[in-house]
Amino acid sequence: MKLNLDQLKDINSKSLDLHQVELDILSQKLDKKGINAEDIIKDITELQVATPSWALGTGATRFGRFPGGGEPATLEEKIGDVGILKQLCGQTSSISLHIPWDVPDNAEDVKDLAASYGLRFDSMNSNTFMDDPRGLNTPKGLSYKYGSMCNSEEAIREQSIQHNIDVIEYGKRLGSDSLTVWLADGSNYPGQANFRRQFENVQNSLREIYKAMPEDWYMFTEHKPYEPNFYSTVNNDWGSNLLLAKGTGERCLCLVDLGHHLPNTNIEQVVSRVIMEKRLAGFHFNDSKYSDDDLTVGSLKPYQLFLIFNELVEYMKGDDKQANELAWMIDASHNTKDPMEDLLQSFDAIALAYGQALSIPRATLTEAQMNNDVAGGQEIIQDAYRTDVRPLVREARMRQGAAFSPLQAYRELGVRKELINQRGTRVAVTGL
Ligand SMILES: [Mn+2]
Repeated sequence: MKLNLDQLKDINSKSLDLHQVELDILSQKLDKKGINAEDIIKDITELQVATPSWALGTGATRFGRFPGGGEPATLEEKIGDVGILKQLCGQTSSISLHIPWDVPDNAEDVKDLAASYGLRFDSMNSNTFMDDPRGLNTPKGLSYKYGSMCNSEEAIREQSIQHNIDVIEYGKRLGSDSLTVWLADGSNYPGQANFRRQFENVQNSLREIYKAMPEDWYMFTEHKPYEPNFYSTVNNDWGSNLLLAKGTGERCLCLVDLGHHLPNTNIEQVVSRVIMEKRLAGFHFNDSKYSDDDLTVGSLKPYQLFLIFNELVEYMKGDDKQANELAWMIDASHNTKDPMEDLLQSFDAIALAYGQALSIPRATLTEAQMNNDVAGGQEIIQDAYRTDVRPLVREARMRQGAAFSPLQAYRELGVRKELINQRGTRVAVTGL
């Protein structure tokens, strides 16, 4: 399904008068701080965030799943949904696949279909945290029940390496250039496993996978302190993640998922440290109240999101660059919302936090810090956070032919209704 661009323009036109007034006032305000609104609009346009294939369907908790209608059942339909999101918000131009669910039957056809929507393939995600019933991630038929790369059995470690190499092969055919490895490995009880042995097994396995990657590919590893293992995880925090990355190779980088931290962790400081070591892969955006809740980006802690972007903007506008482009992705799960609506809200929150961080006068902030002006530094940061940059985000979208208000347009155009007409109310979405 592709949206009718004339209809989208019609919907936008209703909001234009007031928008222009708001944009002019904001531009003048920013100008007084020495910030050019045009530069921010350009930067917002260029920030493209990948959509993961698993976020297009209703998510679940262990207490059940309540699917809505018209959800994508095939890889082709998932690509179509990302195409719609791109038309509505202009902020996503790639899809991240998760094997075993998104194995392409014919990679060339799938690539062509994605290109017809202006999409490419982002990082490929492997899965060794469960046994696929079809055996698609267990080429030797062995179980990951007691871990994958950390496993005490060599054959299981070899199997998990082989699965990751298979995922790289799918990715090569689709034009991807990175592999994301998230490990569930760890232990549930003291005495179950040896911390050091598990870590060394994972390290050695990652080195084997790294050797199989093309030379222009990157490997991303993602830490998580708990779940599904609750006593220990092998890659439990950013320090362990950095050790693994450094022990694996130059093109192994650390991914930060906003839900993968212990309560009250200063995530923006973690970001700063990883950047300092030139190992930041990018982000998995979501939000949380308690743990890995995978809620809509910016729905609970928008200030934290802004502070993270403050660190990122400092890096992106600085001259001490890493070799890689940062990889941005939403990694959320929608249990009670229409997944497409949730994603549109998430893209919006990311653009707003980025726009606010871009409106910080950096030289003035540095001056306050150098002079130990504590209250002054806080004022500068909070003034930017309290600046309503929505006119800039809307302008960035409309210049790309996208919607003034993506969520409102999605509803007015009756997108979900049309998808239900096409796909039915009962569809089996695949993926995690
Ligand atoms: Mn993640």
